[in-house]
Amino acid sequence: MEDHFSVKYLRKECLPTPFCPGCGNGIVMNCFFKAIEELGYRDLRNFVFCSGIGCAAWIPSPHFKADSIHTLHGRAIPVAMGVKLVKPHLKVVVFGGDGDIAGIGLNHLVHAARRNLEITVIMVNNMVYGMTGGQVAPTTPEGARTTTTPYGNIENPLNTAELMVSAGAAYVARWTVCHIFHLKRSIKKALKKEGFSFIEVISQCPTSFGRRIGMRRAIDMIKWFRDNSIPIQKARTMKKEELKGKIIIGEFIDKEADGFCKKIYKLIEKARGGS
Ligand SMILES: Cc1ncc(C[n+]2csc(CCOP(=O)(O)OP(=O)(O)O)c2C)c(N)n1
Ligand code: SF4
Ligand SMILES: [Mg+2]
Repeated sequence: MEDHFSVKYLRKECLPTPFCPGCGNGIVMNCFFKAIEELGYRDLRNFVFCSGIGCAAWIPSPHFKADSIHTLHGRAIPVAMGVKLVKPHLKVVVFGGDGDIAGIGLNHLVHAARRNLEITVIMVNNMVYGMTGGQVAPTTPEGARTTTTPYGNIENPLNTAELMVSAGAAYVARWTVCHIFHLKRSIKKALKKEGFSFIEVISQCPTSFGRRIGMRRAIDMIKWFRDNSIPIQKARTMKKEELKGKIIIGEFIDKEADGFCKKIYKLIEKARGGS
């Protein structure tokens, strides 16, 4: 452990993490560290991490040896926006769960994408409210049993990645915890992107979800992700019915556009009488 590359980014006094054995959050954390190491960051002093409430929100805080803010449930993005506006030279990264980011905090996500705010949001989608015991979330697959849908979920799950594209995000990708190299590459791209970047990671919660859908072991859920993932290029050639129950993975958009902070600082210049 002492020699592991991630140690330099972690507060040893906060370890071990609170995650259950087999939880996907550790994989996401590790991919993030690998990405920043490959980008050449030897520490996290150029970063600020914001998170809300939920298991995924614990990924950065308090474990990362960095400035981090653990905010209210769903409110990490407005806090991140405040940080970015005041300190535009810092990299601001939000970690959160699907309930936090695409449920209670969805409005903030949409508006951050619409503004092309220069932050990165990493949403760990375990398809339920994991921390509180596995209640249905806006991302729960149709038909899935959860503690609050004992007869199966009757709602359509939200396609958050597609929503981000239509809202105006500069970079959007979705991977699962099986796709660690792709995920790492996307995190690197997202951190280098000028505008709003969003990465959705489909992840396992064996404790609050897996055991209710007959996948008690983390490995069963990981195999489910592996066997049902369809690259976006292939998905575009398939019929809607063929894609039912599948996980579309890949990069949904990668474009250049001026970010919100850049525009606002230009506006301030203009208002002060500059050109
Ligand atoms: C305002 C408010 N409402 C509800 C809660 C209870 N609560 C805590 S975590 C959570 C769900 C978290 O789910 P998700 O964001 O998907 O994270 P996960 O635990 O699955 O990683 C809820 C509803 C809360 N803390 N604050
Ligand atoms: S309850 Fe689920 S999401 Fe939360 S730490 Fe345990 S396995 Fe991970
Ligand atoms: Mg969740």
